[in-house]
Amino acid sequence: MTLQPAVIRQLAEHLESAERNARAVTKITDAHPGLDWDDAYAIQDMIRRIKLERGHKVAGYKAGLTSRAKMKQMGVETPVFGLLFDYMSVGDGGEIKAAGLIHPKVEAEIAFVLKRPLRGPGCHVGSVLAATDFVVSAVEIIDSRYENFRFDLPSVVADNTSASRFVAGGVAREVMGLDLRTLGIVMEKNGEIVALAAGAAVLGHPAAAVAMLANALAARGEELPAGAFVMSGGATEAVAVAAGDSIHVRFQDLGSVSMRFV
Ligand code: OOG
Ligand code: MG
Repeated sequence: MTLQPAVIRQLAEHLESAERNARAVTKITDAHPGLDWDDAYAIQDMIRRIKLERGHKVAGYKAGLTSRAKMKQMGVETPVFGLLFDYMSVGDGGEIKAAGLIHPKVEAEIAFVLKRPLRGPGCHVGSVLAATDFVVSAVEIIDSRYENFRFDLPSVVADNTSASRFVAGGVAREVMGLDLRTLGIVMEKNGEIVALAAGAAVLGHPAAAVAMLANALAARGEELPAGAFVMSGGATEAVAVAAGDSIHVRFQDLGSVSMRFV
């Protein structure tokens, strides 16, 4: 930790208000070059506190930068973790107002819903599969609060890993009997294929991202509770969207997810 509590609070308010006003800001490491990993998660925790004070609820957890495609696109090498809040949830087939966002991008993700809590350290693919109630297809809409969608790891962690909206698909499947590694994903924008992946693009197995998240939370004394909705991270690179765009993502065995930007 390098920052004083008052600075943590001020940076959290700064990023949270950038989100609410859909206004891009310079990345916070420009003014605070020494800002470290612990500072970044402390700012993210403070954003959670601000949202809860505002009456919002935590609706889920997310892992990000878990695929090669995403790491390469953003120029970073380490997965990150963040929170989903109630107001971020959009129904399948729903409309998303682009004017309320800065520069949104969509990502195809496999989401897990847990039947039992997962507490690290030591969680692995096997423990995640054993604790999973079902998996669903999902799309995350990320919207970095930083200018030009450019950031370094501490900045993006502090910005709650660009979390903005998410859509979960309607077909819930038990994991037993599914091979999440070979599960194909086809993303279409306005009827054209824009990205393709298989589940293994995410750390070799999407459950590995959930294990990593549980182990990272344990380092801060937290766990993934029973019933938690957990997004495992974009399997493909993220695709920019604007008002007028329709997104439709087909997931092998898990149905499809769609949304329109208006
Ligand atoms: C950070 C969030 C990445 C994912 O699924 O990889 C993420 C970003 O790229 O803005 O959510
Ligand atoms: Mg994501």
